[in-house]
Amino acid sequence: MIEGISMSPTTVKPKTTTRTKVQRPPLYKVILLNDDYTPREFVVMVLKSVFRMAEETASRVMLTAHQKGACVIAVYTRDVAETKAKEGTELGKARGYPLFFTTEPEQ
Ligand code: TYC
Repeated sequence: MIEGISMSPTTVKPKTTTRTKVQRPPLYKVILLNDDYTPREFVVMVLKSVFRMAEETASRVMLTAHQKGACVIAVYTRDVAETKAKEGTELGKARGYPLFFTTEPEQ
């Protein structure tokens, strides 16, 4: 408050709105690829543990990849997408399966 000037309770402050544009990070899709060797139950287990899917969702996603060759699982920021794709692929590799998750930018 400036000395000597007292604000009356009715003083109205002009409304000024400053809009800051929020820059959203680009999103990346994680894609599950089908193969002929990884057991279905193993794919479901990986989808549940790495991608936090419920049993039914994981089974449906696994079946879609099995029938169509690939299935988009989820979208994340680049770092998260790449980390999860790597985790899923590594889990398969550790068991000798060719299970593969890849990422690609959305749009
Ligand atoms: N095609 C595999 C089988 O018949 C199962 C499978 C499904 C593997 C989806 C990978 O992304 C996949 N055992």
